[in-house]
Amino acid sequence: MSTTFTPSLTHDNRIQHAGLRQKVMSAEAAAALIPAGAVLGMSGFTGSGYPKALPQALAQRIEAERAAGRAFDVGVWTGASTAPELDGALAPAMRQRLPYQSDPAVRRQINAGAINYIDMHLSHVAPMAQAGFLGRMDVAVIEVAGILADGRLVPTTSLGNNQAWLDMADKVILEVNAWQSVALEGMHDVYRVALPPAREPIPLTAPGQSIGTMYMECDPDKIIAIIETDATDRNSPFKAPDADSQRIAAHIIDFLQNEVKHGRLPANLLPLQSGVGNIANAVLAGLNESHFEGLTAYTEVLQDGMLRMIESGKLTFASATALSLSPEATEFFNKNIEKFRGRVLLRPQDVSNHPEVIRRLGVLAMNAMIEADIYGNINSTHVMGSAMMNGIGGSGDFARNAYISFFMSPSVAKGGAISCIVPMVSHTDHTEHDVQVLVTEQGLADLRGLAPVQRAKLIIEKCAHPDYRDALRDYLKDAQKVANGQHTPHIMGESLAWHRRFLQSGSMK
Ligand code: 0RQ
Repeated sequence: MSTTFTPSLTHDNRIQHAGLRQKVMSAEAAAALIPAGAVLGMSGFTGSGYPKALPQALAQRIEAERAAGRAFDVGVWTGASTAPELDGALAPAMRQRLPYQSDPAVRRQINAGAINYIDMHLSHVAPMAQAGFLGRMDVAVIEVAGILADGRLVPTTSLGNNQAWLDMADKVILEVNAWQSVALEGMHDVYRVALPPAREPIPLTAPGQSIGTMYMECDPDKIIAIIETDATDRNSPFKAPDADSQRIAAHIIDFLQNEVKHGRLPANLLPLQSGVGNIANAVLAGLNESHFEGLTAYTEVLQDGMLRMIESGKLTFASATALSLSPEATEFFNKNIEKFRGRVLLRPQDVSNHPEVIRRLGVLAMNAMIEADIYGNINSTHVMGSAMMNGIGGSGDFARNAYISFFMSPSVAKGGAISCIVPMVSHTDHTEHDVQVLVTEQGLADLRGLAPVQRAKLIIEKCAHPDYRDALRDYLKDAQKVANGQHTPHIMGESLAWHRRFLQSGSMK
């Protein structure tokens, strides 16, 4: 991509299409156009690029309709999680939600059985929706940085499923957000993956390659309203890396250095993927201090740690589907955006997370987990087997297709009352087959080429917290006796006793 690209959008002229300028209205007027029961396809991926005015106006309208005795709920499909102005505002009104969320109000409603939450691999969402597997979409509500004279749309800080929603929705409402930098123009690569039998190979062979267009497209006749906003994205700040996450980062860096030494990875590694959350961010902070140079990223969220790596020159290019930056990093990015041009590209999530591309590039996938079991199965989503945390997000897209798939977590949670290494996971998101390396602050277990009992011994010795190690050793020994030499020894009836003990007494000990 050229580094001398001049955007067509200007801060004071964001709606350049004459016909569409006539459709500007208030958020309240636009909300009045949404029918009860509608399925809404919204932009937004982490706290970035989500509509900020329409969801709040709609929430107020729904409250008034319900107060007047009229039933009104909505289905909400997004790219991934959003922020309080969308998920928080609409939580009481949601009938259905997909795919990934992290809002406390939505989480409460999901776990109270009030929202039908559909947890899907992020790469599956657009193709499954477009194939008609999920039903019809009534209205797409998409935030944009501006509209060009010919109607093309300039995306904002996330691309997510936006183009798919614009293509499939019957009607479209746009939010033109004056807070979003006009300099974002040119930092996107919109590429449509066709449905079978017309699907073709995605011609992407390097993280920095552009294969599509810089703009989203939409038939202007479908656009029923345009709302002007001026509101910040709202991602949460990250916790400063603590001692445990620094140790996790150090174990991963040691491992990577050893792989380079033995010729199993090139000196500048392979494209990195890093998941959501504090631990993933801390690992990137560690990599920024490491000796590696000329790194690249093929990931879905670009968090603060990665931005710092681009700034320091460690990371030469990052492909993602969303910026997922703290308020401070957002301000820094917006002030210094030209520095990042040509080094950051945002893609639709069915491209950023596409198995074909992840496998071709040989991505090193690093994702956080809730718990792992002694055989290497991973629970990323459910606390004590039942309560939804956030969702699988893109972790499965990357873990299954990575060159090396890492999962990481502190060895204990809740002040030591929970062991994150357990005899059997209480919910499975990633099977033992998709996990090559398991890391806690205690150490790193390289599971490649090991059979189940070998894996279990290594995970217990390297990753479990010392407070739980003996109990895990005992479990494995007893299981081997009970299962009489069978392949993956377990004691049915005891394998989930640790979780039962926590639910009964507040501790796994
Ligand atoms: O609880 O919030 O009450 O303090 O889980 O744990 O250690 O702060 O870890 O922020 O990295 O999040 C798996 C949730 C980890 C995240 C998960 C409790 C712990 C704390 C958070 P509090 P940490 P992180 C691509 C990748 C799935 C999606 C994904 C996630 C809270 O990484 O959502 O990977 N991943 N996407 O106390 C009970 C345990 C626990 C536990 C931790 N064993 N039992 N509670 N906690 N372990 C990007 C996208 O998809 C967008």
